[in-house]
Amino acid sequence: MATTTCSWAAACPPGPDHPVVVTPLRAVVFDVDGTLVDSERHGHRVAFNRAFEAFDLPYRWDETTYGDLLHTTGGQRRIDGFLAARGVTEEERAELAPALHACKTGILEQLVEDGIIEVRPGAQRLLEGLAGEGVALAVGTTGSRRWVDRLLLRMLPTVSWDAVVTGDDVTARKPDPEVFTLALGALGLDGPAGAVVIEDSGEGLTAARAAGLCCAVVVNGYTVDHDLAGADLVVDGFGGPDSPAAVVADPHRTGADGILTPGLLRNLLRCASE
Ligand code: XBP
Ligand code: MG
Repeated sequence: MATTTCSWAAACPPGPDHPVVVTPLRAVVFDVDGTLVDSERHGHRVAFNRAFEAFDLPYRWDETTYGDLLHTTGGQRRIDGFLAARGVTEEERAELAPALHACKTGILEQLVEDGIIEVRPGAQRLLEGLAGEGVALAVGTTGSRRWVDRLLLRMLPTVSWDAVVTGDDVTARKPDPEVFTLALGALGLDGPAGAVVIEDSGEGLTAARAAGLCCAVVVNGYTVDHDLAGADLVVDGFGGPDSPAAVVADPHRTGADGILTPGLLRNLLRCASE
């Protein structure tokens, strides 16, 4: 990794007047959908469509339509918003949206069990590296606990999570910061210092920033065009020794090389806490 070239280090080299204040990396909070796992296009979207079919409804979300719908976080809210836009009354939606969502969640659980939803390349390597250095690991997702717990067990069985906060635990979903402030609390942290969020979307980034957290965004096909202003780092994957990801934005000039490692996150935290 290139030596630190962030403006802080460049502008005021460490010395008696500028004591080095190194914020230890204490925790990393991972988003799930689109970040740890590639779940939306062939997981959630398919489950939503099968639920519509099971209810004999004519709706089907193609890949492009679903990309637009993703700006509404939370599956039940997404269904409700879609139905409202098609003139379904509030009264009907009050019954239909939860029923459709429960059906969708059951279908998604089966897709999880069938191994349809895959972990993004490099994510496991980063998780193991962080665990090896004693950094606390947490999940902060909008998704429903029923499938989230199952997915973490099925796809990342060796990872020991210090906290898992899901859509079931919050009153407001991303871009509201509640999921991340709850995760910090569950980790026993009294504030955002020393913690980094790994997200994939504009809504997730907004939530992390609103919680005062440093945030690295790992974009995917659905979120590469999201508004990611304010991100501390944007890459298009977790990367690996033989396959570094593209560094899309490095506003703190950390010299990131496209391979997310504990060292890179530590340096990002240092540069971002300027
Ligand atoms: C993104 C979401 C989720 C899923 C659907 O979650 O908005 O709600 O799309 O899951 P994340 P549910 O914060 O992990 O990116 O149907 O369980 O809500
Ligand atoms: Mg996400």
